[in-house]
Amino acid sequence: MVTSLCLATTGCLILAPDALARFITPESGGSPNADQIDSLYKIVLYIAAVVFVGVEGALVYSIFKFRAKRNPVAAQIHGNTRLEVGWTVGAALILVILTVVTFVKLPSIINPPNSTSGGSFLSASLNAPTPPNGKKLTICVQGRQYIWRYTYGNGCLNNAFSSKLPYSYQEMYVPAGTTVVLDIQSFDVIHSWWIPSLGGKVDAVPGYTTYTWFKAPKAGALFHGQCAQLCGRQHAYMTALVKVLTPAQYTQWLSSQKQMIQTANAQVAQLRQILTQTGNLGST
Ligand SMILES: [Cu+2]
Repeated sequence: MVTSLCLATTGCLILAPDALARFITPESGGSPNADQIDSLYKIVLYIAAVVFVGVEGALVYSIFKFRAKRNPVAAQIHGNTRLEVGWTVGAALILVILTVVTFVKLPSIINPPNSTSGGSFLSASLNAPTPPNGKKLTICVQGRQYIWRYTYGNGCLNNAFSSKLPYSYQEMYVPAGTTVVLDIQSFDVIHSWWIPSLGGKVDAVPGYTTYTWFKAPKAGALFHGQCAQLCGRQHAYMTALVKVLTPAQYTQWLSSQKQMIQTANAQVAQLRQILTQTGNLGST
């Protein structure tokens, strides 16, 4: 029963190449760094596959060719210099190729490119990743048990609540074609920011600020993620969504979000005043 279920699942995966590709390789298509991580992963995977097939093939061939039935007396072979030098040099060469390819690809994974459209956002930081022209959109990501909070714009770092910047929970809104740099912090325990299609996983560590970036090419896209560090009982519910808008839609969303927050704050202030006046709220 279990075997047939396994076979059926494997069969379905083989028949759906896209699902299989996603099953064994990283997600990509959402940001250049995610694409570079995916292509580097595939290069290593293909080289490993060739080595695997070669080694396993030689093993199966030898087991069959030199089986005990046909060769009752084992041949005593003491080394083969050419073969030994060959596989030592071959293995070293593979490692050198993997090292070179990794170091060639690394800058495009770490360093953010310039925005292609819309964004004229400028912010200065000594250690945050910055595109060559310095223009980026900064969003501060704060992890807390068990939700992500996003504060939009310069000055959000260490200042997310006092600077009256627009913010949102769980759903992040970003403009397409713009280099978005995330300043990541945590209020309580270690969380981990990870939207697989938008690049690598970055921990949110209390007392530290960590960084990552992405640049989503198309408006209308929606990317799903999940806190990738077991952070407590409700960890599984700590999901994240990134919605990509056109730069114009983004500006509009930002101002309407700002407006909504201001209105809600004014209402709360009014309510507090009424409750205090009627003696229903303590002076604390
Ligand atoms: Cu978490």
